[in-house]
Formats: sequence, C-alpha cells, structure tokens
Amino acid sequence: SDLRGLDLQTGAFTYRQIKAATDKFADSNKLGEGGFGSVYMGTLLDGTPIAVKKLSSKSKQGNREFVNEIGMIAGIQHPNVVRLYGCCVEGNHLLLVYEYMENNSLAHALFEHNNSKLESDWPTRQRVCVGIAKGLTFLHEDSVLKMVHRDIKASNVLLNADLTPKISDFGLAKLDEEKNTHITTRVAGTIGYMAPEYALWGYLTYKADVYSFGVLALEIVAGENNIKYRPTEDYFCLLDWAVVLKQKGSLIDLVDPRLGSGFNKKEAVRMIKIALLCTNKSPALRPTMSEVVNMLEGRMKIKE
Ligand code: ACK
Repeated sequence: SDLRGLDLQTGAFTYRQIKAATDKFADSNKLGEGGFGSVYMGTLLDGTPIAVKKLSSKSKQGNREFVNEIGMIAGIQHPNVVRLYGCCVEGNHLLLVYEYMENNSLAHALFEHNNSKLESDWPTRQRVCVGIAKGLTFLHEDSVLKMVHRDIKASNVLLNADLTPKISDFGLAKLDEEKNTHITTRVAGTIGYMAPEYALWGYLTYKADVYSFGVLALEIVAGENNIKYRPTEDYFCLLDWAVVLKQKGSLIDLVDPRLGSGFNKKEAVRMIKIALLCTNKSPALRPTMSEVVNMLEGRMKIKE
C-alpha cells in the first residue's frame, strides 16, 4: 500500500531484466550489504554497468526507506549525487537500480587500508571533500525540493572510476516543505555524525547535515573514522570537536601520516578549521553548505 503513490513510469525495470543483468543475483556479483538489503553489480543489455539494491525481507522500516529513496532521488541529476536509473516493484520484489560506482564507498577507500589513491594523495582528498560539499549544497539549496539528507557519512559517499564522490542512500532524507523552518522528528541517523540538537531533541534543519559533513571532513583529513576519537565505552557521548582537537596538540597532528610530507599542510589545516566551524555546537553558528564550498575553494575567509 505504501507503494501506491509511486510514479513507476520513471525508469521502471522488470524483474526479468534485472535478473538477467545480475546473472540471477549471483553471489559473485554481490557488492555488499546495504541498509535494507544486498547490493549486486550488473550490466544492462546496452552495456551500462549498474548497481542493484535488493530489499531483503518485508521489513516495514526497509519498505519505508525504499519508498522514501525513490521519492527523494528519482529524477535528480547532479555530478555529486548517485543517479537512480529506476526501480522494479513486482510482487514481493523491490529493487533499486543505480549507476555503478567503481570505487565503492569513501569509508572503504579511507579507512580500510587497501592502497586506494585516496590514502596518499592530498589533492584527491581535497577534491572529494569539495565534491561532497557541492552535492550537499545542491540538495539543500538548488533542487526544487529542498532536502535534508540526515545520514551523511563516509559509507554513504560512493566513488566512481575517477574518484568523483557521489552522495547516496536517501532512505532517511526529508524534504523541507516549510522551507527553512525546522522539523521536529523521530531521530534516525548514525551515531558520531549526528548533530547534538538533532540527536537530543530531534530538532532537524539543514544545519544537521552541515554538522555531519564537518565530522566527515575531519575523517577525510585524518583518514580515520570518528569512532577512534571517542571514549570507547560511550559512543553516544556528544563530542566537542574543538576540545578533542586541542587535546591532540596542534591541528596539524590530526593530519593522516599516510599523506607523507610532500603536500601543502596549510591546506589541510584550513580544511580542519572549516570542519570545526561545521561542528559548532550551535546550529545557527554553522555555515551553510554553499559557504562551505566557498571557503574550501578559497573564495571566502574562514572565521577564526
Ligand atoms: O562500501 P562498499 O564496498 O560500497 O559496500 C557497499 C555495499 O554496496 C552496500 O551498500 C556498495 N554499493 C552501494 N551502492 C553502490 C553503487 N551504486 N555502485 C557500487 N557499489 C555500491 C557499497
């Protein structure tokens, strides 16, 4: 019944088509497990590589997120947002068909020590960070339907063949129908990336995404998941990143040693300073995402 309102005209795939494209969902084609099911790689008859998300069970939450995902990104096209080619709703089968992203997730590239180019190349990290900021600016400001993503994190950013980052997983995204006023809502997201006002009171604005982006930017500089920076026994604790970084010593100490010394460390420190603005405890004091892009690209001064 949740599926009734969907516009299945846009990019409807048949189950047969997807079964053929993924070689009957062969294990060898499995890319991994997502929020609400398995993800397979496949190839359409015209040669287009695709990634297929298959809803595993009849979980209510999964169904809700599936419907939400389609409603949110069907028709959206931006170089830093994963393209949804279409979906398939046939009997019990619920499938989402995306553009294929050759280099998996940013979490994979940053945290799993698999010799990705991202590990040792500062300009690539910088480019990835700017790309995510641009994708988020688009969702917040440029799209007709203003959108809060609610689950920005390293595993929800995918990388294509040339390491262009694209925001994915819109299962929790919400439209800001009231335009810029806050929505108080059930809290859902990922511990460690959630803004304090949202985690504590469900107070949701674009600035919640800005906070998550700030945590992600720190991870991009450090090459480590934010979990590493919190007391192990209490993942729920809300960190004051400025205090955490002070304890580390100087900001430069946060920079990933895998980057070596042959790059402009000033730029890394600039990125940390921008991330700290984004993780300000007060949402009103965080910059907007377009301001973040301007700061990252050097068109706007960073407030000290
Ligand atoms: O981090 P990963 O290797 O990249 O593991 C996850 C897994 O599937 C479950 O989400 C991968 N994945 C998701 N969407 C895509 C896509 N469009 N292209 C390639 N891989 C994807 C993701």
